[in-house]
Amino acid sequence: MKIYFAASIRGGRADQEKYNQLIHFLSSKAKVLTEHVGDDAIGEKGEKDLDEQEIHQRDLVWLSAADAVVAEVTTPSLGVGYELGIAEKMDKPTLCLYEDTKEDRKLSAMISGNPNFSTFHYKDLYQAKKEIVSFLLKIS
Ligand code: 6K6
Repeated sequence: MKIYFAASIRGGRADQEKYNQLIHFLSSKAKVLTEHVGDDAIGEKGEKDLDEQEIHQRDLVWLSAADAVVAEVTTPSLGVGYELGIAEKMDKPTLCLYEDTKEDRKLSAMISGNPNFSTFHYKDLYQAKKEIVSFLLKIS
């Protein structure tokens, strides 16, 4: 199974280590097409070896090839929102993971109110990983 993992890059990299851990966990269960999203070498500027058009083109090819999408949506990101909209149009099973520990933040209703996405609020990585296992079981 191929998974497109989406998470903030230019929206902010404060949760990069968490992305890394989720990608590592997902990789033990499926092929993650977008492992670079967790890379600590990618800052808010993004990758340096591809230009912006190449990144956009490549990511859409991967999104199209994916069997499912897992998105970490706690840090708001235009790119992730864009990818989720396309994933919906492509009928990709989609899990949105939102960390519910910061009271000053609220998830966009365009994600939490979308019946085509499974949205899961988690308090720690253990809960997020458990939900990933349920999601993968449900779609396999
Ligand atoms: C281009 C040139 C310099 O930096 C860049 C941007 N680099 C990116 N590299 C890889 N994936 C990207 C890049 N920018 C956005 N994405 C995709 O959008 C990823 O798949 C993420 O899920 C999402 C992040 O969007 P932003 O808006 O937070 O950057």
